[in-house]
Amino acid sequence: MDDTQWEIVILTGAGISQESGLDTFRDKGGIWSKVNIEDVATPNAYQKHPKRVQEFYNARRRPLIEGLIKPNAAHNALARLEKEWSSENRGKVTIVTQNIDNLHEMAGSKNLIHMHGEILKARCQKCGNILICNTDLGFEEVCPECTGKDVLRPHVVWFGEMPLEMDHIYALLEKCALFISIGTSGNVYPAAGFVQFVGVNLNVYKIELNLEPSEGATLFDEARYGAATDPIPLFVEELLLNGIPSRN
Ligand code: BJW
Repeated sequence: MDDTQWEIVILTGAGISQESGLDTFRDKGGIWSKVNIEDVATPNAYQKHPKRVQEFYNARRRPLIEGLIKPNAAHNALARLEKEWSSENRGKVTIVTQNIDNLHEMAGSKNLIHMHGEILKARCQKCGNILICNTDLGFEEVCPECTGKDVLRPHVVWFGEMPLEMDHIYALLEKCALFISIGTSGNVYPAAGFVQFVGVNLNVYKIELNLEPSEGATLFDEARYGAATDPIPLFVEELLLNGIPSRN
């Protein structure tokens, strides 16, 4: 990166996909108000009740496979930002998403890290092979790599498991000039700690775009509140026009 390039890291959470029709986790009526985390989102849950866990993810995978869920104006605006920022040679835009849906890629985002995995993939517990999964996952499937049976689990990160690509993410956070946090409540670590991590560098501008103040709201330089399809396209427009805001 030379002095004229400015890297942007965007952290997204469930809030960005809410207007596409996907439930968030901790809002009223959200996923964790309907099922217990301990029953579906821990390695222990999968060990004890594999069928229940597979069914929880099968039910969330189906609407994506059936094409019922589409990216919204917020996903589209971020894809536009990545494209235009790099074509104008201003630097690189990377989205680090906690979401396991595929809406960022459907919108056209290319530099994308799924730190909590992808629901449209399965992972072999025996050999680590990761494969596309666009059907219900049960216990009959065989891993095409190691031919193991009963070994395919959803490629998602449960509580107590290490999120994916953490070294890559921290390397990006270390050199970014702008950190944008979108649609996340700031309850789940390590993602919730990213704003503090980038804040060590006093030149990084940190903005939160969310429906309401997150747990870490006071750590940002600026916050704009509203449903994602409102402030995000507007902020992208401003960014492309005026560049990254200064902290001074
Ligand atoms: C809108 C909107 C609109 C609404 N527009 N905005 C103490 C005890 C035990 C563990 C820990 C502990 N302290 C820390 C931990 C670690 C733990 C953790 O953070 N626990 C906390 C709960 C305390 N973290 C982990 O375990 C992580 N792993 C880890 O730390 O590994 C370290 C390790 C070290 C050594 C060995 C091994 C490991 C893993 C976390 C995995 C999280 N997994 C889930 C499920 C993934 C699969 C799935 O989807 O089912 O990820 S949980 C769930 O929460 C999901 C999400 O990605 C994640 C974050 O949720 P998000 O996106 O913030 O959603 P919400 O609902 O919380 O917020 C939505 C926001 O949007 C709200 O603010 C709304 O206002 C807003 N909104 N509509 C804009 N239209």
